[in-house]
Amino acid sequence: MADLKVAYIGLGSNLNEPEQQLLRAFEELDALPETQLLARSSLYRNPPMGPAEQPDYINAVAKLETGLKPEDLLVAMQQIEQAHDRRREVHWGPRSLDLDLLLYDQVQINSDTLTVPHPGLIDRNFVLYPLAELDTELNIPGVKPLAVLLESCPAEGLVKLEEGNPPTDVGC
Ligand code: A4P
Ligand code: MG
Repeated sequence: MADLKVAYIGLGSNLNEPEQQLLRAFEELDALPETQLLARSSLYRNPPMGPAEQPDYINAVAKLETGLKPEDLLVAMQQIEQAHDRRREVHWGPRSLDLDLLLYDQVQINSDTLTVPHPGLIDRNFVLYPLAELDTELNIPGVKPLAVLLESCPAEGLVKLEEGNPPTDVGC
């Protein structure tokens, strides 16, 4: 049986109907081989980080259970980005879909192609608040517990648009 790990993916879009881009991407992540979407956060609208002359972003986080290794998961994520007509033109510029591998189990990776935990997550409210919606107890390996990071990260500018799915992996 495949060795299944829990991974968290950050989703962002500010072009071509961003909310639809994210809702489709949740389904596409769930359809990856050896992979199941366990839960997803709400969608959040927030102002752009980086060049200001671009539309607001919609951001969210997906929680996956996957048998894919981190590098294979990254390749699969990039294929999904391509299918959403992702173009790489301006650094931190507008994008139809950006998928970042935030966390993979409690593993730390520093290779040419992959840094996990994703280095941006520590002070981005559009990542930390959706993550906390899914798992308040989460530890960010090599960094700090999520709850500690949230204490110094104001939610300013984040607008929750709609409710995510309740996690399917906790009894309630
Ligand atoms: N890469 C290394 N580690 C990872 C990882 N953990 N997950 C490499 C994903 N990719 C990783 O990514 C460049 C390379 O990073 C990949 O080839 C992969 O091997 P990219 O998606 O082509 O480039 P990018 O996303 O434009 O650059 P970067 O620096 O990753 O930007 P971020 O951090 O993704 O930020 N404002 C708001 N409000 N919301 C946003 O979501 N996003 C960005 C982009 C800017 N402003 C934003 C938002
Ligand atoms: Mg990225």
